Amino acid sequence: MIKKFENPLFVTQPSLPKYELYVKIIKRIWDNKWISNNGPIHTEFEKSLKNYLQSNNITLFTNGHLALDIAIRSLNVKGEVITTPFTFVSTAHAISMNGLTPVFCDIKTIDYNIDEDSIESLINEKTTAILPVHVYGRPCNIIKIQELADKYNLKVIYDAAHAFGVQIDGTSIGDFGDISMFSFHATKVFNTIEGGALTYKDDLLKDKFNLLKNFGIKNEDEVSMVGLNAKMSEFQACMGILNLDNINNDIKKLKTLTELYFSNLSKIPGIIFNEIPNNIKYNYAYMPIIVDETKFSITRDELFKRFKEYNIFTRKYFYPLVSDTLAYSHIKSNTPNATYLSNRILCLPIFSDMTLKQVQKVCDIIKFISK
Ligand code: T4K
Repeated sequence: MIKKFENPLFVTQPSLPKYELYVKIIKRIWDNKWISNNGPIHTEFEKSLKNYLQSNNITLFTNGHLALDIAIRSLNVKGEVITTPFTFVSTAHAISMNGLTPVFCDIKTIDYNIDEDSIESLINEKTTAILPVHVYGRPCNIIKIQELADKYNLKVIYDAAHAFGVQIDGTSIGDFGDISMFSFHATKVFNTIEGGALTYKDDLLKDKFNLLKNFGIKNEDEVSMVGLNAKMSEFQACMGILNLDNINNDIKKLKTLTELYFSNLSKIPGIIFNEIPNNIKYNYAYMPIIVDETKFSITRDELFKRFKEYNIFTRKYFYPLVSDTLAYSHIKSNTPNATYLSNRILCLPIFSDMTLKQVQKVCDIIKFISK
């Protein structure tokens, strides 16, 4: 019998800088008497982040969701947008809140991303954009998706909420498509408390984003468009500056934890996980497994419950499928792979302060349950 964890072990835990460092940096806010609306720390953080992500252009936002909403708004997307149902509801909500219809495309079992070969049959005269998600930070087939976009003259907006710091063959993941959105929520590999950013190719979008995130206000006399309030505060930027100093170290720790998970789980029949392709510089932000109940002793839902007895709080990211929620019950879709995965996926705890001992114990518990 294995003892339960003394304290709850959650699927994730935010990375926090040293308390003293945060107290020290926010002193600047008191000195400046400037707490929001494009302050000096915001400007400094935006520059550092642009450098880290090696992006041509970057704009900060108060959270990832509003960043995505504004990305869609900025490109004048109309009609239908092809996306995945295997995502956080934010993706489809950002489409719907812009008066557009999400069209749900099936995904691939190999990487849980939109199936590029299933997109074309969903394109019609109403389609104006594709909004794929790099699920768990694993890159979509960016080449095929761009080929389709070019063929049908569609915009491509990537939901890269999970993909901070990821590179494909040395190129930043934010360099693909027209715009990419990153989330800096507390539960993400890199956090600014709440926060988000857009990276994009077209330099002209910078002014538009700055207007859209600040009520469309151009100057004291002019409001040039309808906008939102989606500005990042100085407190968020302070957290960003400090967490950026730690990010490489955090990702290194997450990689070591992932490797320990992989080496243990590969020996358990019915527990499936996907290795990271060699050309991908990954961020190791999530530890998803598929529980194949035909080979494992119990189902995903039973394992999820058993974990709780051990004080382990895993998450079923992403169950239910967005297309199965009441909010989207009016949209018909046929996504068998997404349904299969959504019923079997389980994200195990992983965060930079997690110890190897904790990972080993989670694995030992799975092994124990599997007998
Ligand atoms: N697109 C995609 C694909 C996304 O995944 C998301 C967000 C977005 C867009 C939108 O980006 P943001 O607007 O959020 O920047 C969480 C997050 O709230 C959400 O940001 C995230 N995706 C989603 C995948 O996960 P929940 O409902 O699972 O969060 P919650 O509060 O249950 O947190 C999960 C666990 O994390 C808790 O059990 C404990 C731990 N936790 C959480 C927080 C907030 C902590 O230890 N400390 C904390 O401060 O949605």
